[in-house]
Amino acid sequence: MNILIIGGGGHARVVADILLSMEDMEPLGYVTPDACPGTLGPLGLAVLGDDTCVAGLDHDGVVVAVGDNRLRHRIFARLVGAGETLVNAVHPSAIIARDVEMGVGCMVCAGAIVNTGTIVGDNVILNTGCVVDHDCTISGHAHVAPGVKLAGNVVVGAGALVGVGASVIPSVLIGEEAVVGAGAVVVDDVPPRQMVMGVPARPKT
Ligand code: JB3
Repeated sequence: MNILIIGGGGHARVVADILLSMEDMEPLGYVTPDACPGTLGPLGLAVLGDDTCVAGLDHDGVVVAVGDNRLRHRIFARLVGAGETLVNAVHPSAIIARDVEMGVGCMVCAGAIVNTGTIVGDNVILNTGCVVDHDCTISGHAHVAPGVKLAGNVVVGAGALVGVGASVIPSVLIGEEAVVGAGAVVVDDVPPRQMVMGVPARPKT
């Protein structure tokens, strides 16, 4: 499939590398307002132009390669509304149990492990080397950052961010758009839109 990468920053580069590693995906280039169309971007892929160029380009699907959850959600919704096909970018080194249910527009980076019974919503980032153990739910537009470890039955709410290297004990509920700081150890539920940090994780004051 010929795929447009929406975004042109660090995360887009990671997604470009994933797509180049997949047998059935052919990245066509970056859709970004930040670089000059017609030039070559990272990994030798073309800079195609801003979002207005999407409709005019011959392609089979798109992936929104933007790290910020709210922005990624907005762009995703717009592209779905425009009838675009959102594809999943899954690095070949990721290990995903056979019964995992995954939405569309997701990015599963190198070395991520997703265990049995887990449900992953749309437009989710499971970043490099994260572990999502059995029976977790990762709701739409959430981001599980590099090196995060989620034990069994953890729920990550829509648009939540679990920061780099955080660990979460079994059956914890992380609320919608909550933020877990880097390296935190989460032992209690996190309310929606709350930011928690530290070991054990506590609300940021
Ligand atoms: O921590 C890790 C491993 N990765 C981070 C990632 C998850 O999030 C990374 O370190 C960055 O902090 C962040 O990566 P991202 O989203 O690539 O951020 P940045 O390098 O700032 O690039 C943002 C990109 O979004 C830029 O290329 C913008 O052009 C693009 N962008 C913003 N709004 C947009 C729009 N692109 C399109 N096509 N349309 C928009 O509306």
